[in-house]
Amino acid sequence: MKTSLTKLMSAMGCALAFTLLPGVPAQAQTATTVAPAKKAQVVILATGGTIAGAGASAANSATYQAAKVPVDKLLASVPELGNVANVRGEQVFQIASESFTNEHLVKLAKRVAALAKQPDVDGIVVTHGTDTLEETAYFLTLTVHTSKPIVVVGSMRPGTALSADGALNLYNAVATAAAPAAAGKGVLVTMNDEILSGRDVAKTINIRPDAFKSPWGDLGMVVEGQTYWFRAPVKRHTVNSEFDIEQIETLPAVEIVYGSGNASATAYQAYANAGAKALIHAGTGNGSVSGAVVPALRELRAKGIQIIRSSRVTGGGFVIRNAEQPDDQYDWVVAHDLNPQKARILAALALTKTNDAKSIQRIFLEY
Ligand code: DAS
Repeated sequence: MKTSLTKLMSAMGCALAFTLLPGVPAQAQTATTVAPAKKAQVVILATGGTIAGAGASAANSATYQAAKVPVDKLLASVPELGNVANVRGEQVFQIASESFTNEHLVKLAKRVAALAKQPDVDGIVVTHGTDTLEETAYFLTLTVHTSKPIVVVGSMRPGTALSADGALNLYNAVATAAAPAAAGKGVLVTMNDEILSGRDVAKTINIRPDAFKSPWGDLGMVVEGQTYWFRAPVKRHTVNSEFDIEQIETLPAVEIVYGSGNASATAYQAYANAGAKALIHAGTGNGSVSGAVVPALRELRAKGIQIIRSSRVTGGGFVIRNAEQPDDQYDWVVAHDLNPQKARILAALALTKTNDAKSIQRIFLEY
């Protein structure tokens, strides 16, 4: 029997975190009389980054060392976490995320998947550097088969800086990981009070707290420990994904080459010679390819290397198949709305399943 308060809060998309007292008519119970619900059990996996960074002075908001503060100190610095969940921490790595390799991705995802299977774990938070946070969030949403909330979070300023953003970002991440309404929405990212989809989010500014954006908009917001939802992802993720980290040990090499008007084929050929199985072209405009480069890409495709057209233009739109290049004729793939770094993640996973360009194109349209 739902009380009016429960109905109101569930309509707002935030579950009422109380249970009704037995023996007292539901109508007579309000938020002040019902017993507080059991607190969610949230595990925080720390990997490093600015959120674990430290600067020489409070004025150093951009000059600091990342990956210095251990997870226990991180948790101790935000005692309010205990108001929204029962939390415990694990130090998985302590690195700046510009060095987050495929091996780091696989190891982290396996740990997340193992924890998600535990009945005493209700949600998981991953603290992470912001430079490649978007790749990790996408990789987790593609490979971890759970509906439990998984939230990736970082910060743009170290905890030692004036107006540091890490503490509130972490508090928001834990509150979201503890929120029943966050379940089933794929991996999430909480930055700057916003809840973003791990699939769509990208770091769009390199030194401001409002750095993380999705071209398709936020999913919601976190305000004072409460989540508010306004949309949900439509692309395949987590339990609906054909990729499962429990069946993945390594990832094929996929490299990105940045397009320009004066581009040459050298970088593409060098990566292919070094063993790349797919090349992501970060093209100009709608994934366009310089005329000086097309013949080399066609040769590489003929040798079995996948050619995937993404765009250096980010912030909205998507590469349209057969628009700027005859993709059907060349047997190339378009990355749709994925930026080059996200396309690299999906291409690597797709290659664990198939080396057929048409199958890979289906995957790029579904995830
Ligand atoms: N070097 C950056 C990283 O670890 C710092 C940060 O923004 O987190 O991603």
